[in-house]
Amino acid sequence: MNCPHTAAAPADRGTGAIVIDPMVQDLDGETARLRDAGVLARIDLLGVPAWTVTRHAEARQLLVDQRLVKDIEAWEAWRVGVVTRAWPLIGMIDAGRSMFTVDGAEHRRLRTKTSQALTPRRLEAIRPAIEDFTGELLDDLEAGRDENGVVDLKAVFAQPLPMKVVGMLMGVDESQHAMLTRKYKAFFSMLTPQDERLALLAELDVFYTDLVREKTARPTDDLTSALILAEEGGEPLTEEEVVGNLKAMVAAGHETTIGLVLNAVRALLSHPAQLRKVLDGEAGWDAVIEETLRWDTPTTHLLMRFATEDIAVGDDVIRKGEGLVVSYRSIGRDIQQHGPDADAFDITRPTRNRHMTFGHGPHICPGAALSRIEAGIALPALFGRFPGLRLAVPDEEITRLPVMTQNDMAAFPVLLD
Ligand code: STR
Repeated sequence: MNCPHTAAAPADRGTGAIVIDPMVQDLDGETARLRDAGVLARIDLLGVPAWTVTRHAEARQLLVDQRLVKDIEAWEAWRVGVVTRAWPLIGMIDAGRSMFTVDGAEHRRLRTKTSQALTPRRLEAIRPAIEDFTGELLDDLEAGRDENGVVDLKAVFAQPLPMKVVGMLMGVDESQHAMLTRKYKAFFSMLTPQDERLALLAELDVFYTDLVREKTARPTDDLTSALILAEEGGEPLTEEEVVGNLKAMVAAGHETTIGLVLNAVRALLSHPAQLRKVLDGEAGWDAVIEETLRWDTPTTHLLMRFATEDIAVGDDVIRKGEGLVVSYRSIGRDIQQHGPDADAFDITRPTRNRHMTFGHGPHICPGAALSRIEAGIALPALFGRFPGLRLAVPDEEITRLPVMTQNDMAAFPVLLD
């Protein structure tokens, strides 16, 4: 298989497909190229062809289209062995049986308890704990400054907060958080050799399976235990299904919220007039959060759905057996949806709440309310404690990690005064 990790620059390899750059050297350029390529674009993911949908309206339709499924067995390239476990992105798709990989009635069975546990009302109960975590991490920021007063907002604040929250929710002990953070960082990075990625996924499976067995023996007050216990008169989830859901919750809960918090801070620091508005109470933090979700989506591309029949979209046809990616970053910049200034960050934009960053349809992000609560606590607390917060390096020097699907910064060095 052709996996050109070393390609210096993304280029059309003669297939007409837009090559998604594993090194993420020009994310804004790539986002615009995809959006401007049409409703659907052909892309190349490390040598594997797929379609992507890059427009809001059509994505909204496709996300409720039952002819598209998540089951990897519906992917022709997988069935014939063109795509194997040697492909670096396989872990984004072949992630075990869970609410992330199953559709229809079975999907509802797998998902219901999780989505019920994550309603805004139920989540109010953990707000005080999130506030406490935030306070502790703000202390860590102050204590973590080097001799020049610089501290990495990612490593010390934005990364540990969502891990603490999802860890508490799922019953994962604090002593394991650093291990999980390290493994997910390696999982998402395209610099990690594939044999290492497969090994760490296997280690994570062992870890989560052990955790589920322990919770089966001694259930506690967490969502993992709740997932194990059968509904009154209902079918319990299998161990594999509980493990799958737990994996999905920890991976999604921690990785995406890091992006939301950091991207919001970055957007505000590079748009000081808008930051002023928020600090003066002329605009709300909810506006910052929604506009950040639209403008700088934590998830760049969501892999993948497969066509069980030919599906016509505009002038193109997704053939039976082909794969479809949803390119949320381009969708957030859709001019039809958000106007000709879609590339501008503007917290007063009338359409800021009309983004689709959490998806749409049956698989819509079950953690959306949780991430909004986390960011809604973290951002005002951060700027409240450190109103003079600023970047310690020019914005152009903030580099992205080589992660193809997530919008992931390497570090975010700040000064607190
Ligand atoms: C990572 C690996 C794993 O063990 C389980 C999952 C399932 C959920 C996935 C997660 C993955 C990767 C990041 C995803 C998340 C759901 C939401 C999150 C795709 C494949 C997003 O980025 C939106």
